[in-house]
Amino acid sequence: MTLRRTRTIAAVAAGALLIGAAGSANAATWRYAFEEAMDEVQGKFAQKFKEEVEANSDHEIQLFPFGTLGESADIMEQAQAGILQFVDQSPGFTGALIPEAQVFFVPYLLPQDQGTLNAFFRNSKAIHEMFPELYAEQGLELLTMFPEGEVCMTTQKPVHSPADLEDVKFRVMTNPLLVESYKAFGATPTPLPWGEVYGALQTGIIQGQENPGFFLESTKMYEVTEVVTCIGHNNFTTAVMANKDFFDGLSEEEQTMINNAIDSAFSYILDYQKDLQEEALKKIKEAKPSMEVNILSDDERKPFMETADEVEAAFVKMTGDSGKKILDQMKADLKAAGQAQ
Ligand code: 6CS
Repeated sequence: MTLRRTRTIAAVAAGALLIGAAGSANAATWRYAFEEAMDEVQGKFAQKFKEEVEANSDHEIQLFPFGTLGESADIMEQAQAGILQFVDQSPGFTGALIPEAQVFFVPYLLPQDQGTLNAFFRNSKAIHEMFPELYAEQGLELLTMFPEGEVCMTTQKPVHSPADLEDVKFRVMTNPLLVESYKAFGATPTPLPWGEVYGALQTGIIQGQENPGFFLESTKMYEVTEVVTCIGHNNFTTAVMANKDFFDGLSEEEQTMINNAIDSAFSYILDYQKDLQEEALKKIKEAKPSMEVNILSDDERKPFMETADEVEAAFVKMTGDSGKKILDQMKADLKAAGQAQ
């Protein structure tokens, strides 16, 4: 081999190395924490997001399921501080930071019909145009909100009316409106972080809690309670955010890549949940045949439904004009979603 040819090969190799180095210098590892296990709904969403980001960029997503970095409030703090680039936190916890997010706890506001619900989350102006501004004030880029299934109660004794919740210490997520809502339902609401719920039920500190079907099953709530009661009062909502400084610092192409990954994960997670609630309730009965599962009739639901106005008024009192605007927009969005069915 001539000296000239050797030099040419060396130059090409160095160039290739440089290109490679430039590529890997841009590649980053982004951290994403969520409030559930890898195989629960938030984990499935996060895995799909990771898959999309990694297929369409040089970046890597490192996933942190519940418990690896603390409670929901901890991962939110870490995301605001920029230690995490992405976080999934449900309005049930964000209500303390962004009071308007508590709108998701006005009972019977969200519909039970899956098609209407999905259309609402896909197209809602409140979610896509109004909430992002409120999250931005807290240093967060709101990327999406999605439903996780109908919320049902688990208790020690059957619940057929608000009177059955009297003297029941009932765990709720840590937001004041949920406290108002369970007070109106007749219970004694007890806000607790998720990590304390199983133990508190086991030791009798609380006698009830609420969650969507898949979560009641996967977290084995049936081991420490005796009855599941569904009254159709709510669907669990969650939200995925990025640290705003991090997101604003990305190129337009990268922001688009992230938004596309979120869109894919959003469609995937709605589809994933098609029969999830029904299957979960079935699995609970299989795991513990003595577990009573009661889907309350329209008549039985009535007194629970009658609390909606009172809780809505409490929401408006807590959040003023800003909350009222969100609530009105949500109602308009829900109407539009229903009409589109
Ligand atoms: O009840 C809770 O606190 C939890 N529930 C669900 C469905 N997801 C995460 C949250 O921490």
